[in-house]
Amino acid sequence: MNNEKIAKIFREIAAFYEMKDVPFKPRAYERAAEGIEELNQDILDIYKRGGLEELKKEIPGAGKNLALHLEEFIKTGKLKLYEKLKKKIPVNLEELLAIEGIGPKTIFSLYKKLKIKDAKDLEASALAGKISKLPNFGKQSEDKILKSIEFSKKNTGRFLLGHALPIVQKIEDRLKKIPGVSKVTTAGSIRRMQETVGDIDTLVTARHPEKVMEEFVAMPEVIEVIARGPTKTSVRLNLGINADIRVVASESFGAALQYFTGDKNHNIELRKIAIEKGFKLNEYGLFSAKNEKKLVGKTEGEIYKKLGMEWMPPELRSGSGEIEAAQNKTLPKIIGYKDIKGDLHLHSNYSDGINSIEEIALAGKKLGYDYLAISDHVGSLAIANAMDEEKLLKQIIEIDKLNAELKRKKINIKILKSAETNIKKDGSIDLSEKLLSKLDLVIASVHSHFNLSEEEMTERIIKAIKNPHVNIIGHPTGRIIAKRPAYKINLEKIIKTAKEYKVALEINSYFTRLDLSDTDIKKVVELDAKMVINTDSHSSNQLEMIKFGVAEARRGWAEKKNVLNTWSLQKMLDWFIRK
Ligand code: DGT
Ligand code: CA
Ligand code: CA
Ligand code: ZN
Repeated sequence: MNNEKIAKIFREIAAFYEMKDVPFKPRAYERAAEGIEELNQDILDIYKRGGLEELKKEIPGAGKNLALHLEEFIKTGKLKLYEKLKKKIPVNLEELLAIEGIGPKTIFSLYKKLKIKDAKDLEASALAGKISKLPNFGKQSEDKILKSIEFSKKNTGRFLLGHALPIVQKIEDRLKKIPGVSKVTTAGSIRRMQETVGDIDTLVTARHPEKVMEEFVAMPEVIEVIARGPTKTSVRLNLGINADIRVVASESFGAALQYFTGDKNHNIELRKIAIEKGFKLNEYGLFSAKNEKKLVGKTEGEIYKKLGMEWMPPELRSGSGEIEAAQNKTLPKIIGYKDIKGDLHLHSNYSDGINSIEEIALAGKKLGYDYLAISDHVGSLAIANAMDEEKLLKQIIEIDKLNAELKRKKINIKILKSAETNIKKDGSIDLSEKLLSKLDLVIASVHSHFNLSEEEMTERIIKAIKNPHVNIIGHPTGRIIAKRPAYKINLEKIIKTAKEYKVALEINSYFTRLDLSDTDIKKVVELDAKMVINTDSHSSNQLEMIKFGVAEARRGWAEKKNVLNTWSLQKMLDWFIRK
């Protein structure tokens, strides 16, 4: 795919310009990169269809200049501008930018002063104490850099679900087209919709296994065949992730699916129960221990039933109480992927989003939503192109107009007026009372000062919860998966206060965040407080990321009663009213 490569180049150009404080350009290249990443067609195809004009039309945020870049890249496979910038500052941006707390400016000054080019150089310099001796750095920054490197090391080798899922979909679609193939399911951590996944484990039933193996190793993404057998093959994909495929017999498909879905803890517990009951359980079926006779194996349902429990959704299978609940018939009725009635955290082109409010509303309508909320950044957050109060007022007027227009056209979706405000260091909200009271819903998020003590951070968020205008705490723990740990907070205290003050905690579905996490969600459910599942989309294509948030909620045992935006608009708004 050309798109990924050019998007990466654009992001690096943005970083190079940021190093030199060039105005506007960094944001323009970032925007174009985002636009390209979200296309569901190759830029080459767009170009072939209609040249420069078509590129400008299809890629949000791409003007003439950027379209010319794309043309050059399509024709030559390179970009002169990028080569030039890279020659001047030859640093491994991809590697260095992946380290939390390291931005283009820092990279530039570390390169100038210490000739640091990549993560290895950075670690070596930090360990040798060279960074703390630089002006503007100090011991504290040096320690922070080492901590970030340590954190990102621990997470290597795993992939974000959001990066793996599109390729899984592609593989499954291809396999389904092979004559003689009937069932195709990817098991393992992907079926359990875990935040990060180690590899792809796909199971199929097929009349001609050799044919499946042939097509599997011939996929364009395959860069290495690790092992190839008649019914099991492992390959390495260009993304860096491994994919295994197994052809299994139709009469043991359920057993294989159960076994390879895991997780390991769940399987171990299940196998123990099987043994206690005089059975033997493996990937071929459930057998009598006495005479080895096969009892069941065609579906997962029969296996769980024979073992004396209800079938349970894969997201619950983690060996943390689900088996006992399935035995006692007390499994939660977890929220479903189609239960969300509206997305409440969306950025439009009023702040750092790509699409107009109308475009977002229509995308929401397509997903079957009854309502959604536009919540652009406001206040002091300069980096996210935050709106000032005047602009927010303009947006409010536009939303009123749009709602009237949608009604006239009989398009049934209601746009709520919202904003994502910042919780300042002292817990106050950086938007005036006047404007706060004009909004239907107010999100408050921490976007700065992540390093407070647990007590200070907890008090800060609690103060925001107690602000009578605040309805939702956005991405409550601040973590970025594999990049930035959650800030220190007393989550239990925050959940209890949120419940008391009628504030909902967000499950942010953006696949790099998933914040709250599954274990946090479980705590909210136990304490019977409320949540909302939002995407924090910056373009209308991203609305579909809601599935990651719903998956996290399912993994956290959340039911519809716990998640306000599975309710009707009126019921949800009524809940927020404080007595
Ligand atoms: P991953 O790939 O690290 O994200 O996690 P999984 O859960 O996909 O693990 P993977 O790919 O190593 O194995 C797939 C499934 O196979 C796993 O969820 C459960 C099953 N499995 C693997 N090893 C064992 C084992 O030693 N004992 C049992 N009972 N099951 C296993
Ligand atoms: Ca796996
Ligand atoms: Ca595997
Ligand atoms: Zn935010």
